[in-house]
Amino acid sequence: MRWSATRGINKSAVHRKKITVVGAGNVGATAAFLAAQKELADIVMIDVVEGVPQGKALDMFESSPIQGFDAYVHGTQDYADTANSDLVIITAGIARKPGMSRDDLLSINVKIVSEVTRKIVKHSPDCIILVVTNPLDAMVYTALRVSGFAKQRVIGMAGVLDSARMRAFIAEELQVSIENVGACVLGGHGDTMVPLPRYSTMAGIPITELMDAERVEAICERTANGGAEIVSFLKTGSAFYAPGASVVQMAEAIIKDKKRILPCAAFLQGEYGVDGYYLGVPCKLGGGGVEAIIELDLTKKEAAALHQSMLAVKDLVKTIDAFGYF
Ligand code: TXD
Repeated sequence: MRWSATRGINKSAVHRKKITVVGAGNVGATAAFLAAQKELADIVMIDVVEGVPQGKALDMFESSPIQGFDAYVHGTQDYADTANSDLVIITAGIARKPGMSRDDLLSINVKIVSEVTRKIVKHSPDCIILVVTNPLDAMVYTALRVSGFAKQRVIGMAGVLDSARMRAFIAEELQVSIENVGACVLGGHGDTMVPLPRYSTMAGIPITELMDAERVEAICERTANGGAEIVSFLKTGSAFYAPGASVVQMAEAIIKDKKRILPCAAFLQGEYGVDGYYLGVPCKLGGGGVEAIIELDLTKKEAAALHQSMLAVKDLVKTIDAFGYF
């Protein structure tokens, strides 16, 4: 028989969505692989280290016949390849090394996220940006300022991860399916995050009615220290399977316009009494990005904890504003 199609992937004939993942490290590569397996889009991975995104992308693409997904995965150093992405996930950055201060990390990652955002926006002016790089609430603020995008289209990933951790711990404690467990964590992505047991449930029942205060407190504390717990095992890196899965859940909500209610780092202008900072709050996430912010009723104690969390984010933002990049 005769087959008239061009050899290989005929890119001009592909009408899939496009996701770019910046940073082909642990979180970036995990997210790219999961997104491809879910057939959310064709994926472009870009990194400054030559060969790494190319090698990982090709390896993922070669798994597609086994995993049974139709998505092209491409690795590159060239931002032209990212053109017209629907969604861009930024994981590029460095992690803190011994002897480095928090400000050192901040000043390096602000530079990286600024530079990456500038290039992304040039080639994909209509995209939605999901930021993963730490310190999260300050990096997503950087991407907002540099991109000039509407706040709905620049979103940070943290709450999905933090609440997934809390859900896992609750399910383990109650010995029930994770499918029956919901959890709610607000605030900045750091020591000051605010797990909300009153809004965390098993089959709709608040966990505060299912376990004693001590067990609830232990779960909240383990959640807030979730990242550090993984680092203490890995020593040389931080978590990436759950973070990768978390950002892909957000990507899916956006790409499929699911209008899911998910905790996101969103730019607040008056909500929760916060003005001009990113903070983790429940959002409706769909094709337009953050389409609504849900304002929960908080007790005095919860509101005070959220305020503390906002002050920590404010501190970081003050520091990067003082760098004078934007
Ligand atoms: O909940 C959350 N938001 C987080 C955040 C959960 C987990 C990880 N979190 C943060 O994401 C973490 O503290 C880091 O700041 C980022 C990425 O974490 P990852 O574990 O993936 O780090 P890696 O493996 O070091 O990967 C970073 C990659 C690496 O391949 C670098 O070469 C690349 O980023 N990099 C760049 N790519 C493109 N462009 C530039 N300028 C660049 N600089 C570094």
